[in-house]
Amino acid sequence: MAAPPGNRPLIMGVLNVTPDSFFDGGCYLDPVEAVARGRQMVAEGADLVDVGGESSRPGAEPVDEAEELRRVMPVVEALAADVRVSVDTAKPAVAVAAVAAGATLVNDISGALWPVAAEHGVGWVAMHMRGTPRDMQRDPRYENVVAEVHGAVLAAARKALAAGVPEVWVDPGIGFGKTAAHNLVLLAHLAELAAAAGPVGAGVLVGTSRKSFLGRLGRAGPEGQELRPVEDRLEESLATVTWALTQGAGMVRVHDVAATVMAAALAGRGEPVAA
Ligand code: HH2
Repeated sequence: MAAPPGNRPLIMGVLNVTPDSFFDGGCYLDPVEAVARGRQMVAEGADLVDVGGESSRPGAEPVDEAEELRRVMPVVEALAADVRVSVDTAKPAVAVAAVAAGATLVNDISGALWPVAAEHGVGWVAMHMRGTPRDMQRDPRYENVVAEVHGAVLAAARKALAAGVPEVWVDPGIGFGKTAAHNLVLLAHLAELAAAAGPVGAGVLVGTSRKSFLGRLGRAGPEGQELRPVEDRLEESLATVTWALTQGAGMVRVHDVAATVMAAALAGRGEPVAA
């Protein structure tokens, strides 16, 4: 697995080239602006940039393959020349095209694209999702969410590694078919996932950044609303990312790279802070 100096965890910067992603949707429709944002995240300390052309927020409508390729390819091609790029897709053809253009990690919310990663010799993320983005938040239920999610992603990782995938990350899929309580219990048990993933040969990736369960924690929203807006979830994002880093996550997926770099450093899990 590619490791930065000192073996600190990796920071994956989120770059959505979609009109409808829940935080940065519509901000990077122009490939020139998207590439500039990708380079900016790397300058801020991101180790890789995760380019996505289809929103997976709850209720999102699927995007067809041609449109997803149109959105992501110019950005992957330009960034991959000098930055590590992952492609956030559930479509085999998009993954193959992005890898041909230089992406070296397939970040696959569907859990099905490990054969693509094996064939092309690139990394793969085994993320847990219950259902599809369109229906995943309709009353998700588990007997034992920790055992079921850990069991599923570890089994997927073993399968991918046995097929020759050179780099595998397991991800509990925070917010993907989970209530706020499910997300919190999965975060509470992250160290167990890290302890189990190590011997399998996989790292742990966690993505909590600005997700809606964070808008229900702690503080009330404006005018007493139950859910605080996405712009108002930075502190909770940093708290959960810092927690994940101290519990053994080897990579965190974030929108706020500069703030995360600082939080990681202060938690002793990043580059040292200058005195
Ligand atoms: N979360 C999102 C998308 N991709 N990939 C992994 N491995 N883990 C995650 O937690 C994860 C992910 C959702 O966030 P975002 O990309 O910001 O939003 P949208 O799906 O609306 O584009």
